[in-house]
Amino acid sequence: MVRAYLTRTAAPNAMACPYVLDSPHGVRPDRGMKLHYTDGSPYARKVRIVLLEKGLPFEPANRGSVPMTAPWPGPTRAVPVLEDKGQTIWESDVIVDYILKTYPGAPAATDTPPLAPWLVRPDREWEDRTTLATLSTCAASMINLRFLWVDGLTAENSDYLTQQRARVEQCLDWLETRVTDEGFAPGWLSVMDLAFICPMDFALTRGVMNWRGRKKLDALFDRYRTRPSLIATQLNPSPPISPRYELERRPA
Ligand SMILES: N[C@@H](CCC(=O)N[C@@H](CS)C(=O)NCC(=O)O)C(=O)O
Repeated sequence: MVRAYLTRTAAPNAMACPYVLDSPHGVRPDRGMKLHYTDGSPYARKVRIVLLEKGLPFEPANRGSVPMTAPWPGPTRAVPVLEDKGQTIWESDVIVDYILKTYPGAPAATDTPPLAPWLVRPDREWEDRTTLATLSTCAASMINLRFLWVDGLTAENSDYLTQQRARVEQCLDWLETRVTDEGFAPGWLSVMDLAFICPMDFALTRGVMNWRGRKKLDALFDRYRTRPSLIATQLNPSPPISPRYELERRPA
């Protein structure tokens, strides 16, 4: 067993992720729907892509960076959070489900394949919900790797993060068996496709891990590189991380 000791060394890194919400789809701030997000959040990006694809106007409430100091719009202290019609909704998949059910009109985007009109395929509900849940768990572990890196913890010096990285790899191996040559739901750009692309793009752009090397997942990732809604929400690489703590690993 190994114990880790942390010594705080420097001021917090701002994890700012600059990105402008105005898009080629003509989405403009509106008093109706309001979305709390950060530029870098892959969960929020999934929601932003759905809103862009649907052509739904919204007021952007960009929280700038993580950690965030302004009061939180929800108890989970996380983005995205959507305010609409007097309701406040959090958790990206719940938000997307809400959007698709509340605004069932055809997508404004004319790209092919079209955005799927459902969160999960009605005839494959439990299969797709399991895929979505696996994508969410995979993304959470990858995000842990990124956020704790800022504190000086990595898979190389933390047993817990070694497990987190192993979980990401194992989820990706399983997803490779589940995905088809046309994504997770052939004929559609599905929320499952977005729940894979957004965090995995974050992992590459922010230097968390190089997950590439699985044929079908690689193809899915590459297929949507030129999709306008993805280009409009593209991530910027963040400045190099200078960890806030020095970590000394001691044998038990
Ligand atoms: N399961 C949540 C995850 C949301 C989440 O973890 N968001 C991150 C940004 S990527 C966040 O707001 N983190 C704030 C913090 O950790 O302080 C969802 O799908 O919306």
